[in-house]
Amino acid sequence: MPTITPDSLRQRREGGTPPLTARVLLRRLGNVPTPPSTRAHCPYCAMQCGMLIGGTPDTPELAGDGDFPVNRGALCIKGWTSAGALAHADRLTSPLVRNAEGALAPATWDEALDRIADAIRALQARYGKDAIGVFGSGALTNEKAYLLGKFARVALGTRHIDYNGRFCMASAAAAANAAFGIDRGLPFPLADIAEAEAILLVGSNVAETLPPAMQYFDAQRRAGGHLIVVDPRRTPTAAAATLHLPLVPGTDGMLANGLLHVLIRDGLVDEAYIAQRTIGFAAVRGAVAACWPGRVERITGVPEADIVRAAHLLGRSRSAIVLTARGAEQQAQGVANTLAFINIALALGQVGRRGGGFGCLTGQGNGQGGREHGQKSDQLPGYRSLRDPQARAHVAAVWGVDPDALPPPGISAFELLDALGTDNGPRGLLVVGSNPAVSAPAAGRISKRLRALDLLVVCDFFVSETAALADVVLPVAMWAEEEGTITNLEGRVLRRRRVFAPPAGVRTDIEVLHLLASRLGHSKGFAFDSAAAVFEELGRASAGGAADYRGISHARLDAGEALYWPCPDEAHPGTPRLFASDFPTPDGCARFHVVTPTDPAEAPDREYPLYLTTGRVLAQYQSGTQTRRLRELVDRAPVPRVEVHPVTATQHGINAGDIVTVRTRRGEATLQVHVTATARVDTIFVPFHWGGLGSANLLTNPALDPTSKMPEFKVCAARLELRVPDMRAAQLVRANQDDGCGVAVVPVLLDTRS
Ligand SMILES: Nc1nc2c(c(=O)[nH]1)N[C@H]1C(S)=C(S)[C@@H](COP(=O)(O)OP(=O)(O)OC[C@H]3O[C@@H](n4cnc5c(=O)[nH]c(N)nc54)[C@H](O)[C@@H]3O)O[C@H]1N2
Ligand SMILES: Nc1nc2c(c(=O)[nH]1)N[C@H]1C(S)=C(S)[C@@H](COP(=O)(O)OP(=O)(O)OC[C@H]3O[C@@H](n4cnc5c(=O)[nH]c(N)nc54)[C@H](O)[C@@H]3O)O[C@H]1N2
Ligand code: SF4
Ligand SMILES: [Mo]
Repeated sequence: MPTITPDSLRQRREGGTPPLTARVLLRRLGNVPTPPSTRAHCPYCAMQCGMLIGGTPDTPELAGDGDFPVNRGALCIKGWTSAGALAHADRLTSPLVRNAEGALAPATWDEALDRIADAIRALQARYGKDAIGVFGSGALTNEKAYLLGKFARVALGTRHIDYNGRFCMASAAAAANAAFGIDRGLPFPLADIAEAEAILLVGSNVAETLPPAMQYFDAQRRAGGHLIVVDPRRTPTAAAATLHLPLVPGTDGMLANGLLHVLIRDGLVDEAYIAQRTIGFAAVRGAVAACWPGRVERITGVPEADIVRAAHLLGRSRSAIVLTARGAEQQAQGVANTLAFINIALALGQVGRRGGGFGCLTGQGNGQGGREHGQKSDQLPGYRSLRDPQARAHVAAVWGVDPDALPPPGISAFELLDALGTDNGPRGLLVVGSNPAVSAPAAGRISKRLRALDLLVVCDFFVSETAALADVVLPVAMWAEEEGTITNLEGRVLRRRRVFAPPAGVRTDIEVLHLLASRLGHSKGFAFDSAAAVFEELGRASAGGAADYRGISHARLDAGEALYWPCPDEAHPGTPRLFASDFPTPDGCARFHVVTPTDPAEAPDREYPLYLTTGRVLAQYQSGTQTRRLRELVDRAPVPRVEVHPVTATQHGINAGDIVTVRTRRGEATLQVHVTATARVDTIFVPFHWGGLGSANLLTNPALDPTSKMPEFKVCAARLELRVPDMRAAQLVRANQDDGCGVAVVPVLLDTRS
C-alpha cells in the first residue's frame, strides 16, 4: 500500500515529502506500506540513525530501522525528510566552471578537471607545493576522509589540510586525549545513559540536536534518575531536566570548579579511585578551594543553592555520567572547560564504570571517524601524529612513498581560511564537504579570503554559498548513492550503502580524487575499484594507531557485526566500552588538570551590552545547504532569527516578528525576532543555518582556543537595533512568505551587497 499520493509526489519532485502528520496517521492506522528494505543511515548527524529505504530517488520510501539499536526506529524530522534532497530540482548534475564573463557555467568533466589540474600545476610551480590547500569534513565517510588526507599529502604534497571538525570536536578531542590518552567521543554505547543514576549534561541541546537519543535520557529519568542541564537557555532539553543551571555564557569552567569544590567539601569524591586510577588530583583540590559556591554564583549567575544541589545529586548517586557538547567546547577556553568537567567525572570515580563515565557528544555524521584518519593538519591515519617519525614511516610504507616526502604539519581550519590568498597562505583551495562561507566564524572576513583565491574548487551536491564563490564546482554523489563507512558518536563503525544510482553526470568524491590525482601524476595510489578496497588500505594505515581499524571490514559489517574501534585484528570483537581497567596513557592512569577560568575573549560592555550565543534549531542542519531546500523543514524554520527574552524585547521596544539588526564588532546580521522566555535576559541566541544577510557568523568572534584552535562560536558581545534598511526587511519578508521549498529562498539568502 503506497504512502505516496499524487500530491505528495509533486511535492517530492519539488524537494518536499508527504506531511509528517499524514505518515504518522497511516502508521497509527496500521496502514504502513511494505517496509522499504535496504538498511541505510541518515546522512546528517552523529546519531547516524538506522533507516530502511526503498522506492526510487523521485519517490523514495523511508522508515526508521527498528532493529538498529542506537535509534531503535526513531528518526527526527530531518531524517524523515532526508531523501527529499536526492532528486531535488537544484541538484547539480554537471560540473560548473567560471567563464570569461565571470559566471558559473556547465562544462564537461574533462574541461573542469583539466582546468583544476592546470591551475594546481601552475600555482605549485610558481609558489611551491603549499600553494594549494584542502578543506575536508566530518560529513565524509571514513574512506573519503582517509583518501582526502592521502590526496593532500601525496598527490598535492601540501601541508595545508584541515577540516570543519576543527569547528566542532577539536576541544573535546584535545581534552579527552590529555585526560584519558584517547579521543573517542562516547567511550561507551549510548544506551548506557539510561543506566546512570545522575547525568550532568553541559552545553548540549539533545532534544533538538540528537532527538532520538532523548529516549535514553527519558528512560533514565523514568527509572528515578536525575538529569542536570547546564545551558544559558531553557531549551527543550533543559525543560526535561530535574535541574537546569542557566549559566552566563562562557562561565562553564568556573561552574565546574564550583561543583568540584562542593563535592570535595562535602566528602563526596572517591578517594580510592583517585589514588588508584588518576594522577594530579592534589593540585586540582588546591585550585578549586577558592571556588566556593557564593563566589561561583556571582560569576556564573547560577544560584548557590542550585550549585550545591547539583553537586549533591551527582555525588550521592551510585552511577553518574558527565557529558559535554558544543556549548562548553566552542569557546576560546573550550579545552579547559571540558577538562574541568572531566575532573568532576574522575573525582566521582565514575570513568570506566558501567552506567558512569564521561563523554563528549559528537555532532557531524562522521564527526568521529572524520577526526581519526588524517584530515587534521597534524594528523596521519589511525589518529597518529604527523610529527612522529615512526608514524610517518608506517603510513609512508602503506602509501608506497618516502617518509621524508610527507609534508610537515599545517595550520588549523580558521588560520588556514584566514590565510587564503595572502603571502602566507594557499592560493588555491579544494573544499570537500563544508560550506565555510556560512559556517566559519567572522564569515564576512572569510568570504573575502575565499574571493581572494586564484583557484577555489568545491565538491558538493548543490551550489552552496561557498560553491557560489568557486572557480570550479564538481557535482558529487549523495549518501544514498555511494558505498562506505561512518563511525557514529559511540565509536561504532556503520555501513553506508548505495541504494540508488547517482543521477547521470555525477561522480563520487572517491572517483573525483582519483581523476584529479591521475592528472597530477599519481594515479596508482588512488585507483581503487571499491570503497571496500579504500577501507582495507585505511585499516592497514591505522594499524597500531590509537584509532585502530585493522580488524574491521565491509564484509564483517555487512554480516551484521557491531564493531566499535579499536579493533586490531579480524578475530577481535571490537571495543564497546573503554577504560574498565586502565587508560591508554603511559602509566595507565587518567590525568586531572588544573583549570583557571578566564573571561571570554569578548565580554559585553556599554557599546555591545548583550551576550550573543549561537547554535542550532531542530529543523535545520548546519549551513543548511540541504535542509533549506526541503519544504517541511523550511516550513518549520523558514528564516534567520534571533531569540530574545521578553524583558529585553520590551527594553528595546521590539516585538515578535520584527526585523532587526544584530551588530557586533565583526559585522551585522538582519534577523527576525522571536520573543521567548527561554533566553536569559542578558543573552540573545542566533542559529547559524543561514547565509547571506541573516548569517550568524557575520557576528561571531574568531578568538581561538590556544590548544584546539576552536573558535569562540558560543560567546561574544552584541547589540540589538530595531531599524534596518527597508530593502533588507523586504528581502527577509519575501523569504518568509515564500511557500516553496527553498529553491526561491536560496537567492534571497545570498548576500547581494558584494
Ligand atoms: N537540528 C540539528 N541537529 C544537529 C546539527 C544541526 O545543525 N541541526 N548539527 C550536528 C552537529 S555538527 C553538532 S556539533 C551537534 C551540536 O549539538 P549541540 O551542542 O547540542 O548544539 P548547539 O545548539 O550548538 O549548542 C548546544 C547548547 O549550548 C548552549 N550554550 C550556548 N552558550 C553556552 C555556554 O557558554 N555554556 C554552555 N554550557 N552552553 C552554552 C546553547 O544555548 C545550546 O542550547 O548537533 C548535531 N545535530
Ligand atoms: N555560529 C556558529 N557557527 C558554527 C557552529 C555553531 O554552533 N555556531 N557550529 C560549527 C560546527 S559544530 C560545524 S560541524 C560546522 C558545520 O558547518 P559546515 O562545515 O559548513 O558543514 P555543513 O553545513 O554540513 O556543510 C557541508 C557541505 O558539504 C556538502 N556535503 C555534505 N556531505 C558531503 C559529501 O559527502 N561530499 C561532498 N563533497 N560534499 C558534502 C553539503 O551539501 C554542504 O554544502 O559549523 C560550525 N559553525
Ligand atoms: S537524529 Fe540525526 S541521524 Fe537521526 S534522523 Fe535526526 S538528523 Fe538523522
Ligand atoms: Mo559540529
